Amino acid sequence: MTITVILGAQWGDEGKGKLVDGQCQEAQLCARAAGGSNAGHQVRIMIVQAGNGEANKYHSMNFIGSGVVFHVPTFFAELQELKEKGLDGVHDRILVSDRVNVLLDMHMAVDGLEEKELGDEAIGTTRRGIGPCYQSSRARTGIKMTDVFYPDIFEKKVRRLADGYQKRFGELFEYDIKAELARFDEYRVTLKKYVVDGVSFMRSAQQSNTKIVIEGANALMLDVDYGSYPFVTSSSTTLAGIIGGLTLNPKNITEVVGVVKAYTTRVGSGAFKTEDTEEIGTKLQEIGREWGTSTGRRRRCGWLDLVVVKYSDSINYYTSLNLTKLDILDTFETIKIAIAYKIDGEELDSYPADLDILNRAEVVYHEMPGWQKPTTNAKTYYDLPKAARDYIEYIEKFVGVKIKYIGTGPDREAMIQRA
Ligand code: 2SA
Ligand code: GDP
Ligand code: MG
Repeated sequence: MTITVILGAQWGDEGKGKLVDGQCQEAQLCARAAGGSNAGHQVRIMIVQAGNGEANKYHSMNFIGSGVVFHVPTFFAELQELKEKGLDGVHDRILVSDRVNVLLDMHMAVDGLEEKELGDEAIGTTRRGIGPCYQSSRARTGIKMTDVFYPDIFEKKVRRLADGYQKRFGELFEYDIKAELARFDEYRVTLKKYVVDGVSFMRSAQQSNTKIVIEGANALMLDVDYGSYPFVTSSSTTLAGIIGGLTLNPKNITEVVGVVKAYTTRVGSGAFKTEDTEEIGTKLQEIGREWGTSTGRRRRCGWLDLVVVKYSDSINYYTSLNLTKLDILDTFETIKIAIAYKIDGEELDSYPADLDILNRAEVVYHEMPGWQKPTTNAKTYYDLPKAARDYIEYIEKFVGVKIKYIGTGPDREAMIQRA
């Protein structure tokens, strides 16, 4: 019995998908613990695969855990999309916990209104309603999946939420409650076969499966407690969030892989110490094709920040790292890495919670020569140019965690695995 947890170690879009894709092929169960429908999760990965005519390779069960905020129309739309792409038995291979928080269209409307309210200080959310849905959940006024199956209770809760938003936003809050309730009259029937007792399911899954793969949503620096608050998502994206969202026995976890992009990117607002808005950033963005898969937004880019990666390891305790997109650095003459933040000449211990300190801190860079050779065709570690290996070894030494997987191109095959 093994559980592999795959987590983004920076601000997301590190390329977790490819590792998840590889790992899921031998897995009996692929699961998601928290977050919403904003990211490239399991289902999305399968879409990619199905497009390559390899749809039937996947035999795993998929499970959406209790920590997730679940938008029913998106769930059905994605299943439909997968079916159209030719994936076998999609409807029989996915289950949803009865404890997920139901994300309603009104949460999406409120996401937009809250962003507007913030003006210059907007978070830059995906506007998928994730923040508002977690707010409802924590305020104890949210709707759980089990409520959906009791029409009167469901309606009462939906109305209470809508009334609250109406009071807060007045006529700005546009929401067709009748249409929503009518849609759920249908969902009440169609959802039934997918919903299981999430706790019992995970308990028996851990007794009977030999391999479980879990993909974290977002990434450590977007975690609601430890990320670059308040410019974060509203869920727990840490290892703790994975354990909580899926009720894992921590003793069953065999691998926690931190996925680290060979440089840094970020979508949305908030501090980003190594951001480069000029030549380097533009070059990384172009070569790395750094724009969002689901929202199409351009990602801010800059050099690798090891202060961030090390901080991320202090929280998630990675057993290994997957360095991705090394090939994007192939043409750079010199490569810089952030190795410390300094304030008034003094090095900070770690990534600071204090935003004033963070803003004033100066970044200390280590500079290394680029390799200026293609890395994409390297089959083994020693096929990589020496300077590229030096870059990799510098990172693993600094963070203190082995880089076990190295991504050298977008294709599935472009991944070196070290013993
Ligand atoms: P939200 O919508 O409330 O969770 O947004 C809060 C912050 O989290 C950031 N965020 C993301 N950053 C990178 N990738 C994300 N997922 C998609 C992807 C993004 C896309 O995997 O490509 O398609 O654009 C993601 N989701 C949320 C967001 O920018 C806010 O800073
Ligand atoms: P995720 O959200 O962490 O799964 O990452 P995204 O899918 O949003 O973004 C990663 C992008 O980089 C995808 O388009 C991948 O196909 C691509 N990618 C992943 N690994 C590599 C790599 O090693 N090299 C290159 N060039 N592209 C990669
Ligand atoms: Mg992504």
